[in-house]
Amino acid sequence: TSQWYSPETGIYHSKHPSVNLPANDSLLDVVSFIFSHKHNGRTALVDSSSGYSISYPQLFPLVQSVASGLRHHFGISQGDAVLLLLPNSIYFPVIFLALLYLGAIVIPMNPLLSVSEIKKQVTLCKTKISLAFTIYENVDKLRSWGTTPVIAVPENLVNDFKEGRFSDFHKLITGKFDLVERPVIRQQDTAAILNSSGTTGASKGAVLTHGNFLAAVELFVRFEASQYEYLSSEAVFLAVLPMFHIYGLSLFTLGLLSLGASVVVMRRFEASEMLKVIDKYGVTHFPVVPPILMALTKVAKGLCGNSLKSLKQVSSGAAPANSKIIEDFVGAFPHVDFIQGYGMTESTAVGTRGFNTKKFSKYFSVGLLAPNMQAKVVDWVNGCFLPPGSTGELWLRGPGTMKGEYINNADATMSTIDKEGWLHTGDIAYFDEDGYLYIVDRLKEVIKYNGYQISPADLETVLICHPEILDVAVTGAMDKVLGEIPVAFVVRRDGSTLTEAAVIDYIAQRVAPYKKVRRVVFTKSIPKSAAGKVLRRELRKFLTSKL
Ligand code: 4UU
Repeated sequence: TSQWYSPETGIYHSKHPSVNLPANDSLLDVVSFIFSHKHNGRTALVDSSSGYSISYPQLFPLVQSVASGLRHHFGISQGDAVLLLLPNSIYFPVIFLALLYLGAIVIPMNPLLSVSEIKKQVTLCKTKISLAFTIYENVDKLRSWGTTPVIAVPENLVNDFKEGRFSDFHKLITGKFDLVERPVIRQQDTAAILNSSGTTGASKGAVLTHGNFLAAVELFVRFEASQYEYLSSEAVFLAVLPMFHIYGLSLFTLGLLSLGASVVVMRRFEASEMLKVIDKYGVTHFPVVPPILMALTKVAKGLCGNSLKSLKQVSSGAAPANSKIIEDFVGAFPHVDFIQGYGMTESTAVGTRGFNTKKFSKYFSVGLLAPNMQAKVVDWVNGCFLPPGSTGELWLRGPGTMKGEYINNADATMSTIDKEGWLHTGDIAYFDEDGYLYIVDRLKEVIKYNGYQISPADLETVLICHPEILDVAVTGAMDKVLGEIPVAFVVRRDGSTLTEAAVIDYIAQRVAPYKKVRRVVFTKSIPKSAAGKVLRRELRKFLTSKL
């Protein structure tokens, strides 16, 4: 292990050869970087249901034109903050790249968030929003709370384009605008702000730079492509995972486009549709979250003939996949390479990736540290760093980890990134003797529902406003299909007859559907530490003992 683990410093180094990244002070933004690579003339993005597509030769001119339209008609320029509240679409990457091209700051969010959730996240950024892109259903909601211009983006590309309500968008996509002059954008300039619940408390905005995204493109995506022959520009990826989340954002809007691979875009996950799409487009690579892995295994049983034969690699991440799920999948798809990847919003998705071959497979591991990345495994009680085989909190450091901060939240920044630049992941993990990482548990509070983050504190803030709720704590309960589901422990006021259904309904009306509390436990008090911190582990233990 001497090459990659140093017992003196406790630092794990990547086992991969390091990748030359452009110097940090060089004037290089991620858009120029992506388009500096050679692209073939193939399809870049295709809409799975309509077949509408954008080819590589069309892509860059389209990005430039949309950027110019945004400048001329909406006055967007460097440093302006723009909301992207969109489901997957072939236009998502175009809009994202156009905004980065202008040096604007993109704030992507789940389009299903409630208005008050969106408002809260925006307030937290303390930035004036210059423009918002969203689905038609959200337009009035967004307009009602601000003067921000809102552009409606069609979901159904065949029918919606004909309608007047998408005229702004239509103009942007089809217009011929005088090309704008680009501002100077440096690697250290902010490219995007993404919500994350971090290790504790309410969700916050992780500030990611052009340099961070450039690292994601090189270390997460392009490096892997250089290792696998079949991950060449011939690859056809299925994009079901949301582009507003760091996993999909770094892969589908940036990394894969730099490779010249084709991306088949699905608006939402639907099992039978997914099968049709894989066969129709000859999908070779499919990044998934564990629930999709289970869905694939389930449908495999009913398959006949040549279905799903095009698949070469399935990679799972964003939440733990247990060994049974993995074994079932690998058994059902012997011709497919299965790997896991691990990353975080705060590391711009750069972390570890499996490097399995038919000869050498460590399915249960999340893989090897990406090139140029370092890690430590730290005993969270006494602060000692730990060697391979020992379990502790995982720390990460490298070009993918956010340098800056959580926006306007110095406390959260300080407890997450230390003075030496280590990102304290809040995950409990160990490296084996071969340098493969295993995620064992989570120290932080976040609930992972279907790969999405839910911050317990965000739900508690909503619930405590209920007049009959005296105290409340939220935690995750294991769920076989969805990973975890939010459960609320509620202390009612004296004399209250509040029911479980009423609590569930109360929160459901105020948060995005995926964040709904699924179960309620009424209790006399919430277990807290002497300092008043909720003892979530106690709550989780209680739930486990009940199952
Ligand atoms: C157990 O989920 C993500 C990023 C996912 C990602 C990135 C690169 C997956 C594959 C890949 O190659 O980001 P966040 O910020 O939403 O959530 C981060 C948290 C981690 O701290 C960890 O708790 O999500 C959990 N997590 C995982 N847990 C992420 N990947 C895994 C995994 N196994 N494979």
